[in-house]
Amino acid sequence: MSVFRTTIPAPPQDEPMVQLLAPDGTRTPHDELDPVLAHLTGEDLRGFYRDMVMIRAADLEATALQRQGQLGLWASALGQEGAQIGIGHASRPQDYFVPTYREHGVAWARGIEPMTLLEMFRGISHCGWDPHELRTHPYMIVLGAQTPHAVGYAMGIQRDGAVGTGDVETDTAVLALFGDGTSSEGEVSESFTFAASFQAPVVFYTQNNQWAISVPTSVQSRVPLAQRSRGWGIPSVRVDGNDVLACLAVGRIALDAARAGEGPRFIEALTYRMAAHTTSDDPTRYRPRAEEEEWAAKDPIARLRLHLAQSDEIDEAFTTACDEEGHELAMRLHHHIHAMPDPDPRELFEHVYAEPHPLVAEERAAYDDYLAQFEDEAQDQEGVR
Ligand SMILES: Cc1ncc(C[n+]2csc(CCOP(=O)(O)OP(=O)(O)O)c2C)c(N)n1
Ligand SMILES: [Mg+2]
Repeated sequence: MSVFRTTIPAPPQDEPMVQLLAPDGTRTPHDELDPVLAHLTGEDLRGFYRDMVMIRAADLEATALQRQGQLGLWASALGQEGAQIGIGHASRPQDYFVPTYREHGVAWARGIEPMTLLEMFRGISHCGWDPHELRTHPYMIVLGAQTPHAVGYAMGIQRDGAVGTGDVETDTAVLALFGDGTSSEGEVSESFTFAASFQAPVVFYTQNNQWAISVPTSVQSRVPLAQRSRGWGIPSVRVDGNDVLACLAVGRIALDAARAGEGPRFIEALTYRMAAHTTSDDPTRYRPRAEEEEWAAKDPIARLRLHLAQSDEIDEAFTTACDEEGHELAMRLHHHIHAMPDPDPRELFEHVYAEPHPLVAEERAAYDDYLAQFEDEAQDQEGVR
């Protein structure tokens, strides 16, 4: 045997996955997780189902609106509803969430209106909600930039004494969200270091949706992502990200531990990005159709529907009512966005810095000249007529 060792004796990809709901809706009992979910009522479960249906309806409508030229871009969360609604409901109101750009289900669970997200992707707002009030940071597109923010915030909470006091109203945890590809960013490793060294009250939550645009997760890591943080001494788990109940349960355990002052946790939620990376992407160029079909059979919404139907918690009238409500939401989004004026492209230069900046002023002037060309062209065309 070589003197060289890894901390992981098991071969790569050999990491157990916590699952409570099988794709056919069967519920597996679990000694540690069942007590965490024992208080859930049928109404709670129906609420999770409705949440997922609503957010999928909004997501599909947003993609259509982008195709109609109404949004600049849309990053679909199709297929990730279970991972997002599960972790969203695992939190307490005072917890602080630090998202990426694909957290529409998380946003929904935190009380952010889908309309607000669409307005942001239309380019008329930078955020649109009050991060302090809704305890949810603005979306972040710069990969990994949000994880040091989350850890810094968690260390601040620690210094404010809002950790480990036993007060359920004030003890607070931070949730740092990032994707599988983002796990390769240096900021994530640095965040693990600080979180572990200071035992910060932060939970790292990766939705491993298998792809970072066209790069598969297997290229990002030689070991299952869940094993990554263990080298830092951060306890971690791989959970079925298409199982809303398992995500909720492990999320609760992790956030409770962080709030109690037991330090950071890391959750890898194994899921699948069912749509393109964004509306600018064409996944048929790089991923096999068979893989998409395999994951369609593990759909988080269908899974919960099957489970609730098996336990007589829902009937067709309920699922139809949810579908209709989703359709009404989509129509509201459609009409609202279509009725909006176009954003002024010059606003791009607002809010870059709090105070005037010579480089921004120079770039704004150059852009003004660029836009002026089109005004001249429009006048020329007027003249020809
Ligand atoms: C620092 C940085 N590098 C590159 C990009 C371009 N980019 C945007 S999304 C993306 C892939 C991210 O994949 P992952 O972390 O798995 O998240 P997912 O999009 O799958 O949710 C890349 C490379 C960026 N936004 N920021
Ligand atoms: Mg990804």
